[in-house]
Amino acid sequence: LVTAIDHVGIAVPDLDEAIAFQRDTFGLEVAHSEENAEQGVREAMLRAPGDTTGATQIQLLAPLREDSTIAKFLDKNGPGLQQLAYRVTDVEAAMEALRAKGLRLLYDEPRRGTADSRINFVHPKDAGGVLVELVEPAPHGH
Ligand code: V0V
Repeated sequence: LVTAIDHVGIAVPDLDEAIAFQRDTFGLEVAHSEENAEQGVREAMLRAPGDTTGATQIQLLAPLREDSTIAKFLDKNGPGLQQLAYRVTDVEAAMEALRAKGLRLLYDEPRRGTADSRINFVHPKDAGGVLVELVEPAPHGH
């Protein structure tokens, strides 16, 4: 079902501060960043310098609004690991396979994720307490 560990997401209160911390402490660089109004996030994808292998990235997620899922997460838990994202080739097929196993998907249809990927989430209560994202990358990458 899963072809790669796409990214691990960390909830942060301030995106620019978190980018600077990851850069100055661990030497990670920003591969991509954007605002996603539907998901209520400002986000950045980080990778090791010069990595072009498609290795697992770190996604920093900062809230755009007080009523966003990331704002709620930060209020409840503080900053920290928020999600684990699995890459799939066909998000609808993955959704169907997981629904058939009795897992709850958060959305009936895939929504738009980073860099025009198509995404959905498995409810954390059905995945060992981990918010699992399914990511089908955009066909030609970004
Ligand atoms: C909540 N819970 C979690 C969790 N969030 N457990 C593990 N990891 C998380 N991130 C637990 C929480 O401790 C509660 O357990 C229970 O689930 C209900 O939590 P809640 O605080 O009442 O929160 P809800 O139910 O209002 O919201 C939780 C869900 C929400 C997962 C439904 O966060 C959501 O819709 N997430 C998907 C969208 C998202 O995360 N977007 C931001 C990233 P107890 O206390 O009852 O035991 S956007 C993104 O990733 C993009 C754009 C991308 O990758 O491309």
